[in-house]
Amino acid sequence: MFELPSVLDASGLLDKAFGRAAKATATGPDRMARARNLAVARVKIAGQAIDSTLRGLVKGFPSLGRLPPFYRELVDLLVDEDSLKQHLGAVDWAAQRASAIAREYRRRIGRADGKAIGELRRAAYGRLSSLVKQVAPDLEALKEARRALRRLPDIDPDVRTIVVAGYPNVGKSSFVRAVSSGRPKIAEYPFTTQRVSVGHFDRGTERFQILDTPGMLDRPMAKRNAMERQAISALAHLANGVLFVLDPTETCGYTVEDQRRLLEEIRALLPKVPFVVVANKSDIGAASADAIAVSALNAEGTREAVDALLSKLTSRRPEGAPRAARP
Ligand SMILES: Nc1nc2c(ncn2[C@@H]2O[C@H](COP(=O)(O)OP(=O)(O)OP(=O)(O)O)[C@@H](O)[C@H]2O)c(=O)[nH]1
Ligand SMILES: [Mg+2]
Repeated sequence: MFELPSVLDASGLLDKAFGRAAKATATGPDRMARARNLAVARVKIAGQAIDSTLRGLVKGFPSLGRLPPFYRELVDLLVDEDSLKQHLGAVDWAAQRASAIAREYRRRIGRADGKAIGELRRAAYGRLSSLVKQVAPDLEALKEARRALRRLPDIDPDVRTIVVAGYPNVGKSSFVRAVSSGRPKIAEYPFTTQRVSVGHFDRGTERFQILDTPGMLDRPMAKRNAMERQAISALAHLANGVLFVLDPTETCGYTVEDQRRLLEEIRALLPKVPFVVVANKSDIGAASADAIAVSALNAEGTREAVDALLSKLTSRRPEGAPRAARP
């Protein structure tokens, strides 16, 4: 979703900087001058490579404060913004230090003779190395943040959106696969889905988004983990309609009673949003009252369930929802 700069680790960055520096060439009237100019060129190139790489990294990180509300919440759940700022600050500082160190040693080498030239060049490399190693943990953290940000789903706020929700292991991801282009992972254990993902499908000329969400348990909001809160956040910010998946067979490992309590909680949370409840795994189990029997596994009844929900959708976007700008 974002264009994010790739993040080198400390040793990768040093390899790049010193590798470039090693290709430097120099001219001069005599051997001493050539050696001096070469050492100056190497230090300059190494310093510049470190400076520009680190600066590019800081510039390339998106400003999280400008994201639309849904993304802001998701980012809050995925990365700690305060520490991200600190890491970016540390890297920015290191970029400036690299230039300052290179400047200082170029000046000193310019006045040096004989053995001192090589010694100063090595000393400059040593200072640059320890500078970069000093921010190694910051680079590591930025790498991690980048990984998290890249996994954000690419959601178009102008396209009507169905959010698929329910207990873990009930077949939400299987449902999304059955009815859309989405290809979330399916497995026979709970908590397979760990982040919101998006699929698309068409009806006539209109395109719709369908979001797969991590499973939620029926428990107080304060006890919910970051994974469950992603699901709540998607529901609260993006749902034009909710497709709630029940598993009346209880092969998911949870009782229908618990699942229905979650359903009622989410209904109460979104009083104006239309719901359709499906009773999944109809190929192996009993039906459930007020729910459309489907088998996500065999794609039986799934299209009809989606159409039932679409027929309840009215406005193009949830009432009062802001027109979010795409990040
Ligand atoms: N028999 C049968 N099994 C199904 C059906 N739908 C899903 N399953 C199985 O149920 C298990 C869970 O399916 P998922 O689609 O991963 O369930 P989920 O709700 O996305 O699970 P989490 O991501 O962990 O919350 C898998 O073993 C699926 O093969 C169905 O209609 N019939
Ligand atoms: Mg899933």
